[in-house]
Amino acid sequence: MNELLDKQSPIPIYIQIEEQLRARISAGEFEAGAAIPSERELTESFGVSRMTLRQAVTNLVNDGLLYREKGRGTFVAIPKVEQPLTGLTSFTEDMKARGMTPSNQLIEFKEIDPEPDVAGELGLQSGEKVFSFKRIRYADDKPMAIERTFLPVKLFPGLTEEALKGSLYSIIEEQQLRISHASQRMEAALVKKEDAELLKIGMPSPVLCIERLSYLGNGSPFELVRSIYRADRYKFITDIKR
Ligand code: 16G
Repeated sequence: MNELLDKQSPIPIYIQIEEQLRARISAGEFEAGAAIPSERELTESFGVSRMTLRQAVTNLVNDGLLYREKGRGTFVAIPKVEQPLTGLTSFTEDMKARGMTPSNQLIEFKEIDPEPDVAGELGLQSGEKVFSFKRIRYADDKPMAIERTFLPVKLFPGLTEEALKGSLYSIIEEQQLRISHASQRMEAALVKKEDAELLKIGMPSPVLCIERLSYLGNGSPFELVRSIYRADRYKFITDIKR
């Protein structure tokens, strides 16, 4: 057993390991985003069983200091993105403002008759179609969120898959439309299996679900977006007044 672990102590060994790893992380021995040594290396260096080591690592994952990526290993958590809830900004703008490089993966794009709830939110008459598309949003090549977007076809008749490789809000503003305001609802949930795979997070992981209904300057709703954000990468912040 590693010389820093004390078998006689009333503190369980896995907690002692947890404390040692915590100290090594805060001392910068493992960099943010970098993998910690493999389970085999750690069990050998601590001289403990896999089960004891896993308990320590799981506590650090639950505390948000480490995160696991399926099939890749365990990494030191990167500080969460602090996203203000006050401005109506796009994902692309938000990531660029933080010096990160945004990118998208469009995994679905179709023109459909909307479900009644979607048509209702977007104020569409029967027979009016929507573009429905799903994008995985990345910052510095790491998945951050999944967005399912509904746009009335009548507002964006020429929209193509190609255009959605970039920023949707830029496309809209290039059409001389003014994005004005939005209403948002947010709730916590546990990630679904297919989304966990896209976001490269384990099961069960918490996520933040946001629904945004956004309006143009003339008062018409132009997008309904249902997003799933990684709770380990996002912190939503807001200033409040009394
Ligand atoms: C944000 C918005 C989303 C909008 C997207 C446009 C939330 C919850 N969602 O992700 O509604 O469609 O930005 O981003 O904030 P883009 O211009 O980079 O495509």
